[in-house]
Formats: sequence, structure tokens, C-alpha cells
Amino acid sequence: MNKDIEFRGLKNALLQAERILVITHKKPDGDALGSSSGLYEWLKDQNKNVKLFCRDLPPAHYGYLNAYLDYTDDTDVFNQEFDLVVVLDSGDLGYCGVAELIPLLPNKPKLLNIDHHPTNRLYGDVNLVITNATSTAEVITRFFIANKIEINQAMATSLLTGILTDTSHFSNAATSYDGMNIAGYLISRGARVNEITKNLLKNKETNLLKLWGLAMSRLVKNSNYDVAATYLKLDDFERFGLQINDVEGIINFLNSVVGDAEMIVLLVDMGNQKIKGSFRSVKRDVSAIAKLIGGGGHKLAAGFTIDGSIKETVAGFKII
Ligand SMILES: [Mn+2]
Repeated sequence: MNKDIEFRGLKNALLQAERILVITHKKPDGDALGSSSGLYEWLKDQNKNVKLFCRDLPPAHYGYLNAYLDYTDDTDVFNQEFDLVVVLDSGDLGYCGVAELIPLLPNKPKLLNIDHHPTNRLYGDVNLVITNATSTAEVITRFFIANKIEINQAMATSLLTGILTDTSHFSNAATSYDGMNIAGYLISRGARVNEITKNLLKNKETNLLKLWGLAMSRLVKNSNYDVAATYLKLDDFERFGLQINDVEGIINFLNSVVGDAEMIVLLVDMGNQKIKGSFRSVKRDVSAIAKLIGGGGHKLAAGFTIDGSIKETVAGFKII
């Protein structure tokens, strides 16, 4: 269908509703927060009664978003009456942790599904999934532009956050002419680009970087498999006062900078004869490899758990 017609239909649906529930995915990233708060800012300006729900509250470094404090993780909202529910940046309802909550909503409001993931399950009553968009924030921006809706500074800052996040600041494969063009337009609408960059990139504490340094110093390259591998032990996290989930940043970082291996593996020795592993690649299907050892995941990001512990040797490390 012609996207302009879809965009007009979407505008009518949003304007006809009075009470709107906006939902985005768990562990929200810059696109989840940018697309949801960008839409939220506009709906608030239209004097709508809007609730912004996320299973996990936004991380502190998104404090620059005007709507930062408006997110709720209180599932009580699902007992309230809404005319419309909008789900953003989520391929399915499980991804935003509301599959069992949506049916609780009184009066069964219509569900709008707005996304850019090709794997989207089209679970909405209305689905607006634009797979050539860099981000859901870009879909929302295209919607505003198509409807000649004025984008203010708060909306622009939110939406640019989404585009910059999902393109890794215009460095990954999602980077596109439309994405850059729309980002430029958002800056012309007052998007606080320097503040976004500072908050998204300049947000690592020194202890975290020490842990990253440790992981980097232990990198071993195996040319036969075209893989760069490293490990951390549970003690390493404790030593720097960090949590196990702080590991995600390091493997994504390595995946974005290692130039002489096609695949990255990061192992974490959990200390109980279990090793948790994560794969990343920018081109190889690592989910297939993870599956071979009992794990799974996405094509370019996958994980697994195996029995054993990690031992340092003169030639690097090995699993025993
Ligand atoms: Mn996204």
C-alpha cells in the first residue's frame, strides 16, 4: 500500500483516540526510547492522555531526553482504559514483555505495531513496518514529515537518538541516504546532536574500561576459524564492582573495531563449571555455530552455555 495513505490513516487513528498507551521493548536502547518518546511528545502536544510503558526503565545516560522521567514500568497501567495501544520497535509482543498483559486491557483497544525489523510478526490490528528504515525513529519521522507535522526540539532530539543508535552513529550496514537525510532534517529542527553524542558515547566509567582492557589483553586470534576470542572470569567483574550484564558492551565494541577476524567470541567463566559464551559478527551467521553447541540467537549475535572452566596457558587460554 502507498505509505502516504498508511501514514494518513495512522494520523487519524492517533488523533481519534483520547487515551493512548505507548509501549516499547525491554532493556530499551536508543531507538526504543527515541521512537517512543518522539511519538509521545507529539501526542502530549495534541492534549492526549498518554502513558509511556517499558518493562525496564531507561538507563541513566538517557536522562537528556525530555520524557526520561515519564516512563513507567508499573504493570498497573494494563488495568486502565485506553482507546489505542501503540507498540514500537518490537518484532513481537514477547520482546516488550507484554504478551500476557495486553489481553488484560479493558475494552480490548486497537493495537498499532510500528517497527523496522524484517522479522516483525505483524501482530497489530494495524502494522506499519518499514524494513528499509534505519530505525523505528526514522519510521516515526517519516510519518511526521508525510503528515506535515511540525517537529519540535524535544521530538527531534528523541528521534535523532533512535537513528544514531541503530546506525551506530552512521557506521553500520543500516546507514542509508534516507537515514542521513532525515537526521539532517532533525538537526535543522533543533535536535541536540552534541548532547546525544556525548551521552551515548561518552558514558563509560573507568572501572568498566579496566574490565574491557582486561578482556582486550586476553584476545587470541585463530586464523583457521577467522575468530578473535577472549574471556573474563566472574572474579574479574567482582574486582571492578561490575555486573555480569556489563559484558554486553565489550563484545559489541570488539565487533565494531576488530579488523582481522570475521567473528568475535567472548567467554565468561561463571565459576561453577559453566562457561557462558557470546558470538558476534558483522557478516557470518553465528547463530548457526551457536546452535551446534546447544545455543542460539540472531544471525549476527548469538550465545551459548557449555560445561567447563577457563585456564590460562602460555599459548593463551583453554577450556578444561
Ligand atoms: Mn530499532
